[in-house]
Amino acid sequence: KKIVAALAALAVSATVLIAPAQAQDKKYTIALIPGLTTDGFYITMRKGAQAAADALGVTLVFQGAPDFNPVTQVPVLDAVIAKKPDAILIAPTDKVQLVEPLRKANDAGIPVITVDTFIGSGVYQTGAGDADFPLAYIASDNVLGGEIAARALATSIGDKGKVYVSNVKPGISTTDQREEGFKKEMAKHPGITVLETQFNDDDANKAASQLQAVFARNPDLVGVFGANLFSALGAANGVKQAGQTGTVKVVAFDAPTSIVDNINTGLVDVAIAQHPAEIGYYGVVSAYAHLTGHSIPVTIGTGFTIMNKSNIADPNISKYLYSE
Ligand code: T6T
Repeated sequence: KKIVAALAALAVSATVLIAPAQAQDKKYTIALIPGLTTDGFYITMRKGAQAAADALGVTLVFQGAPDFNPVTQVPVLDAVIAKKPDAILIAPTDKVQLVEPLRKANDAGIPVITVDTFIGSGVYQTGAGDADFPLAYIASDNVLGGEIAARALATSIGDKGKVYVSNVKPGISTTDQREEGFKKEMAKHPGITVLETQFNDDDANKAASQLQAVFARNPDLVGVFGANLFSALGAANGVKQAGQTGTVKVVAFDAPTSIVDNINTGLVDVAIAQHPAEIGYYGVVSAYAHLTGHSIPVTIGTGFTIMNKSNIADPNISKYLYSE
């Protein structure tokens, strides 16, 4: 009898042990929708996401549009929703325009996590507002990033003179917040005048011609903050084309590999690298944690690495350059 009872107990505990193991054997598919596919920032984010997916045995689908635009991102999102992935990680290209398209995913029972950018106010799971349904927001602290940029530029220009922000377009949470942080910090520098922001639609060529136009109107221009990768590369090229390398100081957000040359030649004083691989990694880990019954933090903040001429050769710094 004792043996029978022991065997029965063993069978029960074996079932208990096996059941969760089987549940975890489910192969999850997580979709990552970037702001655009041809941007080193999102290419690097994908690598981090893939590293987490490999570690967890998750299938990662990376699908996006070729430009940073809600008009092209929403059809990609619709196509992803139709394939019913287990979770969606997305960098929404507009705070407002992506709310309703993402609600469709949420209504279809697909958990949504936003990476890099947010919708609504970016404060989720509060029961307030109509865009609080994403489970989490994983990103750099972009207001802080703008403040860091302003301090760096203020130092470069000796705390006086005219500067402006080269930005993408209003409505993008990240770049809006960088400009906000930049202006907030510059308000503490009475010797600095911040001219009107120039919006380039994520087009580096446009950012370059805008730099030259601003310089033509303001020959006493001393600095520019490029609020994302294309704004910064474009503004820097504009400075070069205007023959003002080293005279008009450039502080760049983001760190494509080409920033190294720009730093070494003195065209760019400081680059603020985000950690997109970390954003992708924690995006996948968070989605997986949620799918396997764990609660997840509603916000995860990732860091920055500040690059300049004195540290860019250090492998502990240059490892944060983005992939191509
Ligand atoms: O700066 C990043 C990203 O954080 C932003 O939301 C959009 O532009 C980039 O992808 C750089 O091009």
